[in-house]
This record gives sequence, structure tokens and C-alpha cells, in this order.
Amino acid sequence: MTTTTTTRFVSVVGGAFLGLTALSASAATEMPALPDVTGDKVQADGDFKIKFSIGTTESGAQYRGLQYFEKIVEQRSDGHIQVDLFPGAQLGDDREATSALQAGTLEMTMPSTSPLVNMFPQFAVFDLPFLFPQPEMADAVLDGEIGQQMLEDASSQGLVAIGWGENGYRQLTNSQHPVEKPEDLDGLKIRTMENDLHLDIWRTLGANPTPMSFAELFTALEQGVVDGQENPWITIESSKFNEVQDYATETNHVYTPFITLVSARFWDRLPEDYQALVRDAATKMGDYQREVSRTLNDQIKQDLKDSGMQITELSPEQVKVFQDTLEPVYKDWRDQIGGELIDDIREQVQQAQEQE
Ligand code: TK8
Repeated sequence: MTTTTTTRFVSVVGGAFLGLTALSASAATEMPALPDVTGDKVQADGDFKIKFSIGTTESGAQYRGLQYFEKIVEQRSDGHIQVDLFPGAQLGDDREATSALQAGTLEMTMPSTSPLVNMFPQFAVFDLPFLFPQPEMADAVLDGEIGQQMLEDASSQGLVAIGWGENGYRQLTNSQHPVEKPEDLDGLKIRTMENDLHLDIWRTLGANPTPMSFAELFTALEQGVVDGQENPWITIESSKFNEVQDYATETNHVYTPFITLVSARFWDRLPEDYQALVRDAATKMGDYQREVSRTLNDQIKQDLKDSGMQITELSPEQVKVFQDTLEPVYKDWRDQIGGELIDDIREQVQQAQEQE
């Protein structure tokens, strides 16, 4: 049984802040220091190399988490496991990297859950709008029984799922005009992840959505193939979307997790002690990623404003209009996702809200 999220989260925060300027649009943002590695050295037979691919750039919180993973695994295996990091979709986007794991040509990746709904339909529950009012509620679900069961279910089809990370709350950006209400989306071409529920969300709001790989997104925005997109502030900045998007709306409309995947072919070759080491490092990486993402969120939003982006912050009444407009999405997707899973999560969220 995993420890409770709060206890795990607090231990990671102990690390000091280094004046690291990791992000392009602002030199002021400080990236939390990589925590020290804790735990004994692990001895096992053989030497191994892990190629770890992600879609976001090396300026984001996700990559910072991977650097911590690399540090833990290399130190605690005494260098017998080497980790090479490949950010920026160098080795393929979320779906391509996942297929490479299944083929055994890549060892690890950490995609968003949304593009993998075609393989694991239950992941669509995370695409439901406004499901988690606060990130800690997502933590409780992902680190709890529901999240653990999903990792077990996703350990199939040539994959081993060993942990969760934070992509975060998605915000809308566009190149045309400020968006304060659903009507303002009329006629806007919005890129979504390759996910039918996200297409439904933006169609229901009145936009003209199109699914597209993250690897193609910057060029599509730059060339005006699409008018807008939606991602967390840290990804908007680390992918320089603010250079081709003048407007943003703080919608917080979906919380997207990352899932840490390993190739089953590689996993089966790893001695058990190294499997335990990699699994432990993945858990610590996920916690640290959450910390970095949350520590930097507000600062980065300010950086984007300072870089000239016009950010619309919605009032609770304006948010409610988006929520009410999207309520039918819950009804439409209930059977496909599974009513029980949705109810379990909504109940857990409600209990957490009542305890506040
Ligand atoms: C990066 C993606 C990205 C996601 C998207 O590989 O596609 O917009 O938010 O983070 O997973």
C-alpha cells in the first residue's frame, strides 16, 4: 500500500531552491533543486541502458522530473543502469514512443493519458472537464486504489505502467481574440490531443476542434493551420507557444496526468531488485514533478503576462458558464467510461471538498 500523498509530498519539498533559470520567456523563474538521492545502493547482475523519451521540452517540469529519475537510478545502481533522456519528441510523440516500447526499440516514456485512450479506454475519465477542483484531489485518486488499479490494467499490451506524473491543468490560448465565454469560441480552430472526448468538449463549447500530435503543434500554430490550443502554463512557456499566441484564458478545464511506462521486453530482462529500484525512482520522479509544476505555476503565468500575452482570468460565474455548458459531456460519455468509475472519483472529490 502506498504512503499517503501529503507525507510523500512534504519529504520532497525539503530540497533547497537553486537559482536555475530553466525557462525561455523569463530569466527569473527558479527551478526547485534536484533532491538528494535517498536509499541504499542496489546490487544485481548485468549492465543496462534506458532510453527515456518525452514530448515536452527540456525547459519543462516533466524533464526536470526525468533528471531526478536519472540521478536516482544511476546513483543507486552504481552506474550499472545508464539513463539517456530524449525530450522534445526526438524519438516520437506520445503514441509513437508508446509503440516503440511495445516493439522493444525504446525502454521508457511518459505520455499524457489522453492520446492512449484508444488502448486504455478507462483513461478517458481523466479527460472529463472540471473533474478535479484541486490537484491534491487528483493525487489522492492516482495514488489511491483507483490509480493503482489503472497502473495494473495498463501493464499489458507489451507495456508495464509504474507511476504517475503531472501534466497539469489545461489553459486555452489563441491568436485571434480574448475568450471570456463559450460564444467567443465560435469559428476558432482549436488543436486538441488525439482524443474523442477532448474533441467533444470543444465542439460542445462551439469551437472547431482538430486532433493533432503535440510534435506538430508549434508549427501548426505558427503557420495558422490552427488558431489555438490548450495546455498547462508550464508547457505553454517551455514550448514557446506564447511566441505565436497572443491570448490566453485561464480555464483549468481538464487536469491531465502523465503515466510512466516501461517496455515489457526490457522490464522482463531487468533483475527484480533493479525493477524495484526503477519503480521507486518513478514514484519519486512523479512526486517531484508535481512539486515543480505547482511551485512554478503562478510564476510562469506571470512570466507569460510579462512576455506580452493577454491572459483572461475568469470569474467564478464565468467558469460556471463553461462548466454548465459542458455538463452534457458527462452524460454522453458515462457508459463508455463506466458510470461506477466516474461516481467513485466524484465521491472521493466531494469527500475531500467536505473535509476542507
Ligand atoms: C507531450 C504531450 C503534451 C499534451 C498535449 O508529449 O499533447 O497537448 O499536453 O504534454 O503529452
